Amino acid sequence: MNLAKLLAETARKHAGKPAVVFEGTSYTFRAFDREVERYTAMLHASGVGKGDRVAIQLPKRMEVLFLHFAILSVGAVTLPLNPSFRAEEVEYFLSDSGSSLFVTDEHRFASAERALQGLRGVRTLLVDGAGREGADSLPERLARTPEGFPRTYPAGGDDVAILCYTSGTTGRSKGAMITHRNLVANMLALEAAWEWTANDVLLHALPLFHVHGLNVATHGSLYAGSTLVMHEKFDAGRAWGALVEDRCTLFMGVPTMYQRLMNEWEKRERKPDLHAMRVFISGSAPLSDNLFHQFESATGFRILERYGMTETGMNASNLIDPARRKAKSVGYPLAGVTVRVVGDDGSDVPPGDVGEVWIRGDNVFRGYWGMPGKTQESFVEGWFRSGDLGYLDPKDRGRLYLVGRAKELIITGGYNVYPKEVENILESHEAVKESAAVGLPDEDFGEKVVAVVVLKEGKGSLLPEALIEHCKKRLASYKCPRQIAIVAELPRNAMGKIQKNRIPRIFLG
Ligand code: MLC
Repeated sequence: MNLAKLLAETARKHAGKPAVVFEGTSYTFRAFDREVERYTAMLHASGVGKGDRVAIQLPKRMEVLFLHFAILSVGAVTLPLNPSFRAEEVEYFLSDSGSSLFVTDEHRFASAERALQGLRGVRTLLVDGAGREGADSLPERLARTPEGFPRTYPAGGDDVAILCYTSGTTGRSKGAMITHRNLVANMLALEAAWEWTANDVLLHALPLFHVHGLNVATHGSLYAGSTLVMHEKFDAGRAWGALVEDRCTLFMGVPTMYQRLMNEWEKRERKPDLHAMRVFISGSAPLSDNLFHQFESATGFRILERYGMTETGMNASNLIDPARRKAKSVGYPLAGVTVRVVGDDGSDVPPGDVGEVWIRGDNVFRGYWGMPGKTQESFVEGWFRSGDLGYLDPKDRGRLYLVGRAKELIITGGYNVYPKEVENILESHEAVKESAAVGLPDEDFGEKVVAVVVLKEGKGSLLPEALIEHCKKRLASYKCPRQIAIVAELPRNAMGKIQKNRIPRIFLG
């Protein structure tokens, strides 16, 4: 069971059909598979083999896809990185994962070069331009690779395919080890649940470095033999245009995208003609009741919300029959996934009561890379503790509703941010004594990161803007506080514990 092998087989079935149309350039399944073969040969010739970690930090472009499937074909592990990660963040991911190869572009290499010099055993490949000191050129490597390489797929079901970092409560990101079995099981479950076929055309405007855009949308589409219409970046105006002109049948997005699509819809006098459309799917962050209803009354489409996470892929989904989709519910467990709702004592709560959602199935990851302690904490007798709070509605066949998180987590535009990571960076500033970051409601991003900061004595002249700049240099921008308030002390209870629930008031008045 190797994902890349499975996809190479489906590519043969649909050889002449467009697999991906990237910003207007079309690749048939045959052409796509040939590129994957060429990249596989190149990686093999470069000495990349089973179990090696290969980090990719690139904007959305075709090379990311060719590399990803080539990495899986040689039995290695893809480590996808957000292109907006800063040098310090990248250094952590490369060293924590022990990556042997880092694929990036000239621009990012230039900013991360110094951080990279401190890492031993990492080679760099640049997708653009010629090679230079400390980095080879990917196009040159490809040009030197002989054709006709036999792919052998040495990795099997229980081998790790993707190492996907998720932010951690302690501020240290954890690498979730996602196996070929996890990916294949999820892909098959989604194909069945969403009745995904070769007739579908999916508008893909998501990033490729996360479960949503890569594992769900890309793997699913290639496996079903459907066509991916890829946009490098999400833009609501262009998205409506493509949904109509490319006769798309599927769209997958985070709630921020749906909010922007809605705003754009309202601005237009002539509304988009969606007669080819089959289903709009939302995930990665909670979809509000309001948006669900607003979207339906405007477009006639009831958004299908589903529930997933990096560690488990997709867990639950509303049903393909629109009548069986409900606002604020994530639907029912997917085939092969079992969900329990558990109380503090570790036993199931009565149906309808809120507890922590526990998950089991072939979709559940193998553990956190190099963190056996964290892995052990996350599992109880084979059940993964999601950290999400929810309940099963006994009057609706156990339909799952999520109501919050057991641990603090900010979800902004579909990206997860644990406050600790932001606080660690704020507190690395020499003038900061302590800090607390929280999420505030935001119309566009759902939530936005804000922070309150206490300065050290004698540092009272520091402006919040300087602290925001300090964060921007060290953190991807979605993690940076949008607002910072300097306060005399953090709100605490009698025990001295910071009361984060009192922080929003500082900003909202
Ligand atoms: C961008 N910015 C964000 C942000 N995205 N800030 C907070 N939260 C975010 N999510 C910053 C930009 O860097 C910029 O900062 C400013 O906001 C304005 O940017 P923009 O151009 O308006 O934003 P845009 O680039 O259009 O991005 C919005 C978006 C993007 C919704 C398209 O956030 C996105 O692609 N989100 C999808 C995330 C995702 O795929 N999650 C899946 C995780 S997998 P500045 O400072 O430069 O002005 C998972 C499992 C599952 O969770 O179930 O799916």
